[in-house]
Amino acid sequence: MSLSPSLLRLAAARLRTPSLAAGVASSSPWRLAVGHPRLAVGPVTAAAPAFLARFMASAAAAAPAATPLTLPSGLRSPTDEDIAAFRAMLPTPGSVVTDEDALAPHNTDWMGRFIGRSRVLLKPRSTDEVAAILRHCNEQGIPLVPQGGNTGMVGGSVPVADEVILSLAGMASIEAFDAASGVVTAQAGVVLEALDTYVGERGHRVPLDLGAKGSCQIGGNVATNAGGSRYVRYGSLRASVLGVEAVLPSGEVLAGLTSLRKDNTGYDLKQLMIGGEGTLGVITRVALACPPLSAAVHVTLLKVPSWANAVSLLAAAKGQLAEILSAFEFMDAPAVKLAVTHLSHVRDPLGPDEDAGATDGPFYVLIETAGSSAAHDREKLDTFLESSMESELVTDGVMAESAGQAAAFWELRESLPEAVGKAGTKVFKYDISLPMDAFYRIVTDARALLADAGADADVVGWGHMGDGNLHLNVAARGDVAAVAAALEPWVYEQVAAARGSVSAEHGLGVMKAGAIGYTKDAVSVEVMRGIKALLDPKGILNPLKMLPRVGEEKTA
Ligand code: FAD
Ligand code: 2HG
Ligand code: ZN
Repeated sequence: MSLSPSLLRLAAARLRTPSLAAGVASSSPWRLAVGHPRLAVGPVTAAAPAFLARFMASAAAAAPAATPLTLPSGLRSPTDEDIAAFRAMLPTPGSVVTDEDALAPHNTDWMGRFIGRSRVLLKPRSTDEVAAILRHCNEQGIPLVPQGGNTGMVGGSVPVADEVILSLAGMASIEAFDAASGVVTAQAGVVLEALDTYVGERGHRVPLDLGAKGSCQIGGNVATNAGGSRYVRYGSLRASVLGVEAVLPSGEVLAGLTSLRKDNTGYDLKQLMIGGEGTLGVITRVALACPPLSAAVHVTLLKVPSWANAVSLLAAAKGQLAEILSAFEFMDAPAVKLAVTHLSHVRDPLGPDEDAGATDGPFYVLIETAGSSAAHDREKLDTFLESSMESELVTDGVMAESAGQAAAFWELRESLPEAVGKAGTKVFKYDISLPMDAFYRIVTDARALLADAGADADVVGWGHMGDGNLHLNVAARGDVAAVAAALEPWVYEQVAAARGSVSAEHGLGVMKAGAIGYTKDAVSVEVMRGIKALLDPKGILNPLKMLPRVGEEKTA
C-alpha cells in the first residue's frame, strides 16, 4: 500500500528540514566513516583517533590511578631472561616493546581509570608466534593480557599489575572473502572500520557498528561479544561469527576456523572464546558472516515527549518498519545537552530544548532503516512517521537528506561517551540490560539519589533501546568518592531487582568481575570457574578479570 499524496505532503511538512548544512560533521573524519553505506569512506587508519588520544590524556590527568592489584600466587613477573626469550621467538623488529613511554598507552585503559605497570608488550605477527609466547608463559607461570584496540570500558584490556601485554595489532590481514556467502576471514588485529570498508567495497557490511570502530579490532569485538547499534537488526555476534581460531594457554591451537553456517558436531567451543574477554584463549583469526549492503539507508532523528511514548514508539517501529529497521538508539535530553556544550563539532539538529534536564523527557530517538528499495523503504518510513506524529508519540523530527546529515545525526549519538568524559572529573559508567518498565527509571532514581546526597554530578542516559541496553553515565565533580559510595552497589541492586544484567555489552573485565553474582546464579559461576580451570589451570590469561576472586562475589 502506498501513501496518498496528501499524507506524503503532510509527513514532509511536519518533518522539519535539518538546520545542519550537509557535511557539518566533517571536523571529525573518524566519525564520518563507515556505518553508513551511502557515505564516501575516507582512508582508514589503524592509529587511535585524535579524540581518543585527547580524551585519554585528559581522563588520565583527572582520574586517580587504580591501585594495582596483587596477582594470584603461582604467577610471576617477566624477567630479563624472559624478555630475551621473547626476542628470540619474535624476530620481526618492533615486536618486543619495553620502552616506558611506548608502553604507557597500553598500560592505561580508555577511561584512564585502570592503569597497569607492565614492562613488556609483545606484538606477534602470526598464530605460531602467539602459540610460542603462550607456551613459554604457561611453563613459567607468567601472566598475560590480550589487547586489541584497548577501547574496552571495563578495564579488561590492560594489566592490573605487571602482566605481559600481548597486542594483536601486528596481525591485521584480511585473508579471504567469499562473495557467494559474504563470509570474511581475517586476523584478529584488523580494525573494525577497515574490515567494514573492505567488505563494503564488495557489497556487504559487517553486522556490527560502534563508536570506537576506528580503533577497536575484530578480535577484541569477538572477545567482548560487542553489541553496538546494528544489534537490533543482526543480533549477537554469537550468530554471525562462524569460525574462530584461538590459541589456548597451553600453546595449543583451537583450529575452529570453519565458515560453515551449520555444524552440530559436539560442543560449540568457539562460543567460549566469543565473550570470553581473553580469559580462556587468544583469538587469532575469525570467520564472520557479513550481510549484503543495503541499497537504501534513511536516518531520522525524532523528539519524543515522555518515556512512555518512547516505549510505544519502539513497539511501533518494530512492528511497522520490521525488517528494514537497522538501529533504534535513544538519548535523553541532558546527554544531548552535554554533547553540544562540550564538543564544538557536535550539533543538535532539533535545536536547544528548554526542558533539557527534566526528569522524564524529552527524549531523542535515532532511527535508521536499511533496505533494498529506496521507494519501498521511504513509503514504510513515511507511514510510520505519519502515524507516530498523528498519535503524538513524536513531537518533532528531522530526516537526513544527505549522507553528511546522516553522519551528523550519528555523530551526535556516538559523541556521547566523549562528551560525558569532559563533563566530570570522574565518570561512572553502567552498561546494563533492563526490561522496558524499569529502563529509564534507574536514571531518574539515580538523579534523585545523588541530588539527595548533595553530589555535584550530571546523570544521563542513552543506549541501544531496541535491545533493552541502557548506558547510565554519571559525570561527577568534587567528592567523587561519595558519589561512588552512593552508586555502588545501589545500581547493581536495582538491576538485579529488575532481573536485568549488570553487563549488557561491555563485559565484566576487572571493573565488574565481583558483580557477576547480581546477574548469574552461583552454580553458573562455579561452572565458569571449572571451565577456566580446565583451559587455563595456571590462571595465566587475563588474571583477575571476568570471574570474581573467591570470597569477592556479590549477590543480590
Ligand atoms: P580491547 O579493549 O583491547 O579488549 C577488550 C577485551 O577483549 C579485553 O578483555 C581483552 O583482553 C580482550 N581481547 C582483545 N583482543 C583479544 C583477542 N584477540 N583474543 C582474546 N581476547 C582479546 N562496546 C559495545 O559493545 N558496543 C558499543 O556500542 C560500544 N561503543 C563504544 C564507543 C566508544 C567511544 C568506546 C571507546 C568503546 C565502545 N565500546 C562499545 C567498548 C569497546 O569498544 C568494545 O568492547 C570493543 O569490542 C573492544 O574491542 P578492542 O579491540 O578495543 O578490545
Ligand atoms: C555507546 O553505545 C557505547 O555509546 C559507550 O557502548 C557507552 O560510554 C558509554 O557508557
Ligand atoms: Zn553501547
